[in-house]
Amino acid sequence: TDSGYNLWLNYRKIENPEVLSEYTRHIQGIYMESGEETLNIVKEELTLALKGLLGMSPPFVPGQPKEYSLIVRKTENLSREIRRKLEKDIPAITKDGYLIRSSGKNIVITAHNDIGILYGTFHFLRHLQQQLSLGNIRILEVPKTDIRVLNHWDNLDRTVERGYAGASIWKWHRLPGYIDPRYKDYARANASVGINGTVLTNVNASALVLTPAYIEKVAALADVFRPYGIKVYLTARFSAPIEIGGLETADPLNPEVRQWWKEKISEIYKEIPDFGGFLVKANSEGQPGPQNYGRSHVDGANMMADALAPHNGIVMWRAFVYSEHDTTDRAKQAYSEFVSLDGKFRDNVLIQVKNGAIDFQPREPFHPMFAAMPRTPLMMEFQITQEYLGFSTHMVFLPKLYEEVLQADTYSHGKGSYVAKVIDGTLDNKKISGIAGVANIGSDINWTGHPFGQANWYGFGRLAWDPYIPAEKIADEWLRLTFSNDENFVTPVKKMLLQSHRAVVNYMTPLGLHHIMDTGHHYGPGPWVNNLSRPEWNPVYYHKADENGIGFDRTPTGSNATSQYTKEVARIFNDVETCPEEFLLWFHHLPWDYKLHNGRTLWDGLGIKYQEGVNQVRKAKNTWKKMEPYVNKQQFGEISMLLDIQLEEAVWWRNACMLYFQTHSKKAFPKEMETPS
Ligand code: GCW
Repeated sequence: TDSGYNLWLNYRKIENPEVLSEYTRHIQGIYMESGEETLNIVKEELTLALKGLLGMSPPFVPGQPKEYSLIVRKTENLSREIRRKLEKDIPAITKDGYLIRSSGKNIVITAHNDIGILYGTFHFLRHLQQQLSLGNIRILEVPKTDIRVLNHWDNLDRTVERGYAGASIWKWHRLPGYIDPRYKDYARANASVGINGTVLTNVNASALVLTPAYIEKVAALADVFRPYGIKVYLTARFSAPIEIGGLETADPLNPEVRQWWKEKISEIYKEIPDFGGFLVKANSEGQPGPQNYGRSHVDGANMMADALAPHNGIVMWRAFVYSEHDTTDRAKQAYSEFVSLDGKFRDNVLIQVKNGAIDFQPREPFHPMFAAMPRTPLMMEFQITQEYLGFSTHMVFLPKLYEEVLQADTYSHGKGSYVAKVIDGTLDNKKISGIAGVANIGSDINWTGHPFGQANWYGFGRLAWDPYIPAEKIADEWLRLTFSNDENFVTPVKKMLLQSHRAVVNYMTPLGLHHIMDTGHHYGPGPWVNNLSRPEWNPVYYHKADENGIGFDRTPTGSNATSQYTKEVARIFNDVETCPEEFLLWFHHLPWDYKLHNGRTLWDGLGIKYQEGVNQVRKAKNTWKKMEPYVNKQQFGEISMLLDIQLEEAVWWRNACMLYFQTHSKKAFPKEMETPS
């Protein structure tokens, strides 16, 4: 049985005889250019996949066959005749893009470079796994963003901050001598969806990783990843010059400090010539940063950028900052600190912004910074690991959340100024673009703990490559690749996945509630918590429930956080009539008997939403019950058990929150809601 280790690359045998015969007819020969590393990997992957899918040893041939063959070659190595036939498409293959196209009776996979060939091959295999037709195929793909990275919050002792799938897959103590085979499979999986970078270490960083012993280990990993087109990045602890450099300060304007970083960075590049650069969390949640020395984010980021620039390295500087000093509304701080710095960062600095202004909540309105820094490349930071979303126990298909954010309209250049256009850099003509996902990967056999967590890794990669792919398509692809092409499986399970995000929002934080999880671990409800030293850590700070009502007023009568959005967006959020109901209590404090659009009171509406969440999980359980014939025993059992827990905990969430809020509202539960027992 498949334990899930092989992810969406499990290359199950195609059983459908018609599809099988179409494919074997088309692939009678493979004319592939030879090369090193990356092209060997292409060959390896084709061999593995065609053996699995078609049960054949791939017929590699030494010369160009006349027909019914696969031609896998760089554009410069195609025959003149084929080049002429593809003449219109070839110039459109830019960056690491590729073309898969029928040419006469052959199919050509081509690109300008080896990585493009690898990406094209993975796409072609995905096509076969979905049993799509090979007749007159024409697929032209170019990545829409430049930097497509996973952020591992992995510590050097192999614990993973907010990791729920086992220990870190980086076995630091055995590196560089021991290369775990898993490193290669990790790289394959990432390359198969176009991820081209990985930040190995936690943003709450240890300076140790910048010492020679660790640089050597990092170099060994970089060697494994390189042929897959994956660059390695590290987190840089701002105070490293003190901790490992023996200096007395880490002031970014101090010449000795600047020199220290310059030398450190050269040292890294000596070992890793294609090192990607740094990801930095500074002056946030107690991490050191330039503000410790009265300097700004610009001073800090540019210092590192200057040292990295000669090596073509970049700095990803995080905007996730909030402090105990301004506690009226934590949501406002990043914007207040960063927006005035627009245009002052070096060209190789990207500011990495979480999707929302608080912190990876089940649902958040998009971050207002996305509309406010036209002269600075802004990277999206999504969280793939489910810190506030039921860890690796609850099923939540996150591409739905990502899609909602990417498709949100910032109005920065009028209607249609989608967040996706900020992220891919097209809106303001950014020179560099990127998207990051906080990984959900660990050393569990199936990588992600929850078998469906794999869909979130997969989906993140697909959206990083192309932020416009509909979540529905991602769900469809992933299910077919991972489990089955049977419509009796794909249709209902896809529906289940696509509603899973709405379900979790309903049973955790409906109508715009947020940050009411229990303290520290963020698992399970804790809306009553009110005893933490910093006010903005307490759930009561966010829901502000009392006998009169509930919600956080962020309009001009309250914190006025809405003023950080463009006028058009602020107008929508400010007006309780036009504010989307899913963000109602995010932006408004309303009386318990406030009338919702459906005519019900806010109190009743809240209870109905919590109940709806529970019902949706129940429905998911029923759907899954019928899926036994389509997946293996182990997968069926695992997911059944997890859904049982999820249902129990959805009920827990509903009961805990509604019973607590009832101590304020003093109202009876709506009749639609099951009474907590
Ligand atoms: O969501 C919060 C987490 C912290 C995390 C921080 C961040 C890495 O609770 O664990 O620290 O965000 O994003 O920096």
